[in-house]
Amino acid sequence: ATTHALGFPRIGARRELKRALDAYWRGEIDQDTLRRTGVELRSRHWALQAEAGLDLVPVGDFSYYDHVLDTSALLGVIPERFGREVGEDGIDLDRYFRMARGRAPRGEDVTACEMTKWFDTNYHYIVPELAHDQRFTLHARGLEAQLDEAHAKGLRSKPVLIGPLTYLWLSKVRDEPFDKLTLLERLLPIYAELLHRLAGRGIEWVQMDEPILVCDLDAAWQAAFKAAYQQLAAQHHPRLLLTTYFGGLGANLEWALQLPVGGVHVDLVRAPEQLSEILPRLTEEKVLSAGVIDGRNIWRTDLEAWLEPLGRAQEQLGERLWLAPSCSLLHVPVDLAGETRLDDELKNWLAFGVQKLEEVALLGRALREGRASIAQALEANRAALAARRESSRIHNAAVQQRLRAVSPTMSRRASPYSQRAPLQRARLKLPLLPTTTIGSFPQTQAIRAARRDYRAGRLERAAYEQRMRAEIEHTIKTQEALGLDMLVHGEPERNDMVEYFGELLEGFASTQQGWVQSFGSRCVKPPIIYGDVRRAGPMTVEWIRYAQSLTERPVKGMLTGPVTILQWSFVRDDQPRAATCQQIALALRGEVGDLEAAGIRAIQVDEPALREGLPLRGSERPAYLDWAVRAFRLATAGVRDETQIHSHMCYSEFNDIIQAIAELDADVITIEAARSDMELLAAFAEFEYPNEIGPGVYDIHSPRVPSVAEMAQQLEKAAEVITRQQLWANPDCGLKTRAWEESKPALANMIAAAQELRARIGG
Ligand code: THG
Ligand code: ZN
Repeated sequence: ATTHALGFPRIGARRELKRALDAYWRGEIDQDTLRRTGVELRSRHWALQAEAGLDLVPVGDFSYYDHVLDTSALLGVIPERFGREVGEDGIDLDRYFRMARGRAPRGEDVTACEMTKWFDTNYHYIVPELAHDQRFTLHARGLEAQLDEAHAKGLRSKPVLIGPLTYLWLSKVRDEPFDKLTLLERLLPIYAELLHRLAGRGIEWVQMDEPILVCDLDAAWQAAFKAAYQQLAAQHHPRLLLTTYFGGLGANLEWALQLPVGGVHVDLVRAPEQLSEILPRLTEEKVLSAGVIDGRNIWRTDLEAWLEPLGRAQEQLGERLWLAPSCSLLHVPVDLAGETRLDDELKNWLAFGVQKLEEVALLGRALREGRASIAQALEANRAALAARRESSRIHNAAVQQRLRAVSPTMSRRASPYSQRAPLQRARLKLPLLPTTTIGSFPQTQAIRAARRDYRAGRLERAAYEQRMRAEIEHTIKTQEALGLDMLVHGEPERNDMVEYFGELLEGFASTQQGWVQSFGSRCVKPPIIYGDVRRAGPMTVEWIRYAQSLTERPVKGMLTGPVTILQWSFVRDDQPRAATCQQIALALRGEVGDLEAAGIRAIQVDEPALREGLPLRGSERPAYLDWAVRAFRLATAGVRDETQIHSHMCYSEFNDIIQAIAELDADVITIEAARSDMELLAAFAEFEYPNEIGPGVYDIHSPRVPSVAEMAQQLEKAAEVITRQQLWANPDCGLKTRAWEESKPALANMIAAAQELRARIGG
């Protein structure tokens, strides 16, 4: 069997690319130095794949920022505000970075392109902008230079492209709405030209990523697929590996297998049933690339379990069976070898990027030379899996017992919102249009240094806690001076909102170097949920209690919700996600109860990842929303009527899940709306959303300080569509990435805007 990977993480085992990018953007290194880092990382990652014994290496999976943005550069899709001219070589790096970030070391600042989530992952891509009269031009020098690099190393290269249909699907249209598919006839000649050039270089295979084949496609998209691939097939060029991942082909399977391509790659981890559906339908000329190693999670693969089905496939397909991870390894950390503090037992259950390459190679060898050829590795694999299954660390009887005791009433507040609201109003004594913030305040260098020193043992616990208390006191005093109505403690003690809880909850493990790219140079370190989840003790209560002790005004307790903790962690694969989510919810319910008992009058449980967890297929969405909503409610519904539950959401479109948002039954929800110019609120208005809403009145992602008039206007717009009793005033997300110098004037203006509007509509 031919073995290959669809893509490898580009950030580097030590985040070398992140460091180089940040240094370049700060003006500390020049472009040549940045490019040398790129060359070095590509070379190292190809070497890892070749040394593991894989037959083909992907070329074009590397990116300085994002592979969708690279595709836009390749196809000449550059919005006019970034300059019209595009030379033979394509756009230079500074223009490329300006599209992604709005700024670059050279050139003027511009409005950056939008960024959104890549399918159901936590990776964000730069959204291509298409005009109705869009022209496409080929700029393949960058890709060709990388092919030269691989060629010089004697590697068999497999260029990786985002296919034309998926590219259009991921794009947004500019100005007037129009049917994106009308652009296909202009786009296809560019792909054909590129394939022709690749053929000229002796390329045998091109990986054509069309992951939208695992989504629901209507008749127009299906027809477009058929026409497009017919047209591409009419010419002589490299064979195309039509590549799908993140799910099964489902209803698209029958016709997708008929497309005139050289082969298909399917995700057999998310949709194993595809193997037996495909085998009888695969025509003689096609290869099947079986994605059998999980590219979305970090568990060791059960190699033994794959040998039988793959053996059967090989009997039928012979050399036409290929092996690969299910998707690009972009979504897992680079190398388990970087983890020196994980205990050996747990470590033995895991496989990161490098280990997954080895797993692919092992299966390939077993198919070629028989299972005896990997007998030792198989034995080690079997032992590791058995140890994991039987480990006492996974199962916790107390958790299981508590789960059995969960009843439906636990997911319901005692009274409906209409009865809770007056009780809360009486207790909280808030004005009309209350002002608040989302939770985090600027994470200064000093705060980060204190956390780092404490972790490294350079700062005593007592001294660290003293530092954090001082920070909280400063934050509370600042909010009082500004005149905010509902305060927060500012979260100085937290790194990432999920990592923080992962470090405190039982059943979770943390890594040292397990970084995964989120966007650009930004990475996250998802915790690993390996066992039953239990709260060992209060996680946030002391900090919040201290903050509340400093002021008469209500301070919000601040927690990350069960769905978001689940979504932004690597999860167990030995029980359904819903079950793990429910365990997290139960643990959080305990924390919510402790906060309430400590006298905290409002508790915010953030769910920014609720939308991102939505299955790609419409048919699977109701079940997901059902358990996700129930988990949130299980975490929050145990409080008394007069305790106000808040939630916060960002990073997504909410229109299609508004029903579920309402079912969360949070008393107040704050949402990102500033960038969409309150458009979002229309959906809430139309739906007649019953509870309170704080539509973000300014965009915290920009350093700009909006004026009083601007924010008053935003609030006024909001007040047109929702009742004034429902309306809160707040920024659209946490202030962690901003500086105090920007945050203070912005909040002062926001409060002034709320006062102005109160005076106007209050009577
Ligand atoms: N936490 C997690 N996932 C997320 C977000 C988050 N996914 C969506 C969204 N927010 C992504 N946004 C970010 C924003 C900032 C950073 C990462 C993702 C970030 N990361 C630091 C970096 O790469 O420099 C990590 C620094 C550190 O923790 O030491 O700034 O908020 N889980
Ligand atoms: Zn947010």
